[in-house]
Amino acid sequence: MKLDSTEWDVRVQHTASLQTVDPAIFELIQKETRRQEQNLELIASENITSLAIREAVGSAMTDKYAEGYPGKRYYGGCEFHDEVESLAIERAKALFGAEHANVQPHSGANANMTVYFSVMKPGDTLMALDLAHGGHLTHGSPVNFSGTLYNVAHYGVRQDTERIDYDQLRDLAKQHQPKVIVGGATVYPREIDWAIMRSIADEVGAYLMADIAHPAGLIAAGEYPSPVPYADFVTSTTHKTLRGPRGGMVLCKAEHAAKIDKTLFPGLQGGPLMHQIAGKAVCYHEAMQPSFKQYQQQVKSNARALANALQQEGLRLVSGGTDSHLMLIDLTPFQITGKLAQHTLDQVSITTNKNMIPFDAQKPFVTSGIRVGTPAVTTRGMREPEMGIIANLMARALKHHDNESELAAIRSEVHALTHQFPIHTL
Ligand code: DSN
Repeated sequence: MKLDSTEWDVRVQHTASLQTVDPAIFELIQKETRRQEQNLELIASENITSLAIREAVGSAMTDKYAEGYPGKRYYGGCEFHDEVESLAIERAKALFGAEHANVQPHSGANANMTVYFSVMKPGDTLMALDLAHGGHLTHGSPVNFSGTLYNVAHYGVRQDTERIDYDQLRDLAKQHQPKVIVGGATVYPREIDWAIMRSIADEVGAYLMADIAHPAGLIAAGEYPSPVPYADFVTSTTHKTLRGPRGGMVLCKAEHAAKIDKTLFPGLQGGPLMHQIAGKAVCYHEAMQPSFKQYQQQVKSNARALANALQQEGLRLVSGGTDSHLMLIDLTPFQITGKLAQHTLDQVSITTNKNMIPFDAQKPFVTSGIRVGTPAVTTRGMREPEMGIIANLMARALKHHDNESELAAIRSEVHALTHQFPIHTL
């Protein structure tokens, strides 16, 4: 008897679970899951995906080659992949108000590379925020392709305000005549003035690229200024405040669409990771729900509460606070380096990352700062009162970094707190 496709039972049959097939990896995943449940995750670029996104990412979509774009693939059997990717594209465009979206970049670095390769030749000038002042490796660091292929001019923050020095940016732009000016950062707690950046780019005839990897979720929810009306290109990851699966994307004006698509594939990448693209589609859908706006408002509100509480504990914050989901703590009042602070906080199950502060006297692997953010703790349900508790736990740990018994007591308090906010309650 001939079966119609609707008669196939396509429910996943777990005949051999991971635990049976590969107990070593199963056990490590169990340990990582327990670590995430127990620890306070304060790394500003991390978040917790929904079970719906994990279902999409762990689905049959992982098994297919789909080189090309919807309706123009190099392989057969892509009809459902076309629909998934088209939905992801349309949702990304609607979410950010963009004219064109490419959802295939495997990462934010690939997204940035796509824009650079689309409009620059090796030797052209790129202008971006200095890594030591909050920029990113792909914003022209000498140890990255962006710093070796291009002539780089970096702008920075003012020493007195620790905010972007737009006057310096304009002067440097006039002097260096960049092809591309990049706005955006990995550790800049304040809002970016996209209108000023656009006007500077126009003055020198440069393209403006906005890297919104960090505030993408806030922007989608209208809680941070959007560069989409101003920038020629907007790049992002999908897994930070946006709370999607790990990956990247490029948004751009329609006039650049064909160039961006061609540069990414076949220029830079091969087969797209269709399971990740399915997860991105779910992420964009989730980001359109009213609850996502409430979540982003709470992320900001928690960040303000954490910033105030940390300052009350005697710590200094770069620029004096935050307008976003993250803050940069200057540890010099506590006479402890970022490296030792990160290690100490790890011992009490608080996860952070050491970070240079602007004009840092320490080397990049030591640093005088740590960066913290509220996206993950907000996802697990913590609110302003918990931010006060976290600031107190952090300050106590940093003050007693050489006191084993005090650190053990703080670790127990952290676990008692996280126990009240389970990550996934099935
Ligand atoms: N690793 C990212 C972050 O933590 O901000 C940047 O790529």
